[in-house]
Amino acid sequence: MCVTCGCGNGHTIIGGHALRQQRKPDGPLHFRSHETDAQVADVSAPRIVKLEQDLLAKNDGYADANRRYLSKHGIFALNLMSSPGSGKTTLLVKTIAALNGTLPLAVIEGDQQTDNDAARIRAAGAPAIQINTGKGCHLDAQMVGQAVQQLGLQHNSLLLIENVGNLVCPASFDLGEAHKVVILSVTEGEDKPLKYPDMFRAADVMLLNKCDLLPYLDFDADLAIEYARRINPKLRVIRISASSGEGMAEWLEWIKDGCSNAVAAKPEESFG
Ligand SMILES: Nc1nc2c(ncn2[C@@H]2O[C@H](COP(=O)(O)OP(=O)(O)O)[C@@H](O)[C@H]2O)c(=O)[nH]1
Ligand SMILES: [Mg+2]
Repeated sequence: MCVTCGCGNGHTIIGGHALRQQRKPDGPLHFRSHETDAQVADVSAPRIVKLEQDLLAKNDGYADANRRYLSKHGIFALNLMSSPGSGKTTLLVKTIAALNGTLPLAVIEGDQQTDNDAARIRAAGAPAIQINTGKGCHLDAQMVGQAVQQLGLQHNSLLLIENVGNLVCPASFDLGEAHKVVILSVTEGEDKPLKYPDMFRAADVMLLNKCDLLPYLDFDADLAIEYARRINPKLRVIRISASSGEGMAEWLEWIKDGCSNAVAAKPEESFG
C-alpha cells in the first residue's frame, strides 16, 4: 500500500514474473515495497507519517542500488511521468524511431494493467518490459531494479522508464534515475503545475506536449510555463508535439548529451 494516497497492495507483475518480495537491495535493508493494508489500517497520524518515512527510506535504499548499477554501466535513465493520456508512450515510440538505432536503449513500461504499452514499444523496435502494478499507483525502485535485471541492459545505453499515469505519487519515489521528466499536454489546462506542485518540483525537465493542438484550444502555453517555473524556477521546458515532431530535435539533443555525460562519468573501475 502507498501511504501517500492509500492505493491498494498491488500484485506486481514484471514481465510475467511476480515481484520478488523481501529482496535485500544491498546490505542490511530488508523490506517490502508496499505495506500491507492491515499494517496501515486504523493507525494514528504520527504512525502514518512514520510509515511513510520508512516506506520512502526503504525505497531510497533500492534507488541508491539502482543508481550505482546504472552509473557503473554508463546507463542514462529517465523517469517519464504525467497524467494518463498526455502522450508518454507516443513520445517514446517517436523517440525510438528518431534515434533509429544510434543509441542502444530499452524501456520499462509501468501501468496498473495490460502490456499494451510494452507491445507498442517492441513494435517500434526496442526491448521493453511491462510492470503491472495492480492496484498500485506508481513505480518504485524495487520494481525497477528487478525489471532492469530481467531486461539485461547494454552498457553505455539509454533506459527510458514510463511511470504509471498519475501526477501525484510517482513524484515521491526515487527510482535511481538521472532525471525525472514531467509531460504536460496542452489539453490538460494551464494550472496543473499549481495543482500538483510536487510533480513539477521533482522534475528537471517539462515537456509541453501536443503543441500541434494549440491553434484549436483555449490554452495559454506561456502561462502554463510560468506556473511551472513558479513551482520550480530551474525547470527546463521543451515545447513538443510527439505527433508533428515539433521540438523533438531539442529533446533528442538533450538525451544524447545525457548519454555522453553518463559514459564520461563512469567510475574508473568500470573501464577496461
Ligand atoms: N494531437 C496529438 N495527440 C497526441 C500527441 N501525443 C500523443 N497523442 C495522443 O494522445 C493519446 C494518448 O497517448 P499515449 O501515448 O497513449 O499517452 P500516455 O497514456 O501518456 O502513454 C493518443 O491518442 C495519442 O495519439 C501529440 O503530440 N499530439
Ligand atoms: Mg502509456
